[in-house]
Amino acid sequence: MNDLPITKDEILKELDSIQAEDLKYSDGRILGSMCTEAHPFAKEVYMRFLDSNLGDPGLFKGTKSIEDETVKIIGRLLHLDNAYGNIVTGGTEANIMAMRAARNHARKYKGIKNGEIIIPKSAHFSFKKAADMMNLKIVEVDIDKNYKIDIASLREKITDNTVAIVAIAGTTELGLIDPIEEISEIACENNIYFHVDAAFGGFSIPFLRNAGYEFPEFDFTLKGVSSITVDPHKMGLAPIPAGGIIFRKKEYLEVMAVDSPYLTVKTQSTVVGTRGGASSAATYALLKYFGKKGYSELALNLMDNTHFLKESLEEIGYELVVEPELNIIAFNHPTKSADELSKELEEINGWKVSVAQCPKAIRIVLMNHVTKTHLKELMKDLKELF
Ligand code: 0PR
Repeated sequence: MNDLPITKDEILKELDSIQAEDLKYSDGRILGSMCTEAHPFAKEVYMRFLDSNLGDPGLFKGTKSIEDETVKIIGRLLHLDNAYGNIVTGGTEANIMAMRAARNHARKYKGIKNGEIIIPKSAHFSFKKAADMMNLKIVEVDIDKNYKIDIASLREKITDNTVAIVAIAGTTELGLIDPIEEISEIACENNIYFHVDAAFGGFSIPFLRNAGYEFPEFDFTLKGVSSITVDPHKMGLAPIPAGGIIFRKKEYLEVMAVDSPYLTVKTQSTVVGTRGGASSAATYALLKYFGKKGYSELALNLMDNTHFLKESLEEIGYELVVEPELNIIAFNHPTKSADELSKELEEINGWKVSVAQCPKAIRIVLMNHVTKTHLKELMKDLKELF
């Protein structure tokens, strides 16, 4: 550490030069990210609430009421009249909270000590972290030829120790939606906690539906669904960090509560103690600012780009792994491996795609910062590399 103070100008100059090493969303080269540049209005609101701490909500009653209302608004979007939950740091924390609620609930009401969670291979790795932290056994349910949870396999995997079933609405690699209606019925029949990870799809499926797209039910309309992860910092255009965990019942928060005696509120259910209120305020502001109409337009535009990319790829002869359901496309060259093509794309023009593992494929997430102009440039290069 320096002994003497350094001027702001000097520090900013240094920071600017370091930041210049980062990629910028606006360059359109980031093609494998579920995050995007936050909306300018959200950034403005975020700055205003920078000092608020929801870890001690009695001191920040106004900001706490914004978090509660944000949870209720997202809950209503997912067809739940009276939602409970929190705005957290992201999908990982949301999924950890869901698994903790499920484990504690099963321990308290069913006496299960060695809990198991049933998750598909397509589940995000955050569930592995959750299982590791909470000593839960992961039981992997098979996926079918369409890369979705296989219902027959799910029935076979349920045991007396199952504390949660997890399904995904917008898988990380392929953007697919599991057969959530059927799984909800199985969860009801067996009285098992059912968590839907809609970290990615939660901020687009409802709005695409609003605009006329047809999707099977995936939310609290289904009575088996106990909780849903939905991340404002993915499709919601909120600044990082902003995740959302929505619970059907208050008791799921209660089974996680620990005493926090010297604070203004006597118990805490979140993983994080001191936690920002800025993410809640920014998300709240965006929900109002866009409304259903604005978010629907946004989601429709991204689906339009998705279809444009799909058709352009197929025209050249690239092979899509599956028909896209949301704004993610996974494809392969007929002979070159995905790793090889990904390397070539980086070399030819700095394209940063990601490589899906199940199945191996080039994966492109069509987020807001990827414009049609960028896609046309990309297609020119993909044509050359074919
Ligand atoms: N659930 C699903 C379905 C996800 O896709 C993700 C993250 C999470 C949960 C975890 O969310 P957090 O990362 O907010 O905790 N999906 C992306 C992924 O791992 C996250 C990401 C975003 C990765 C931008 C890279 C990137 O550049 O692929």
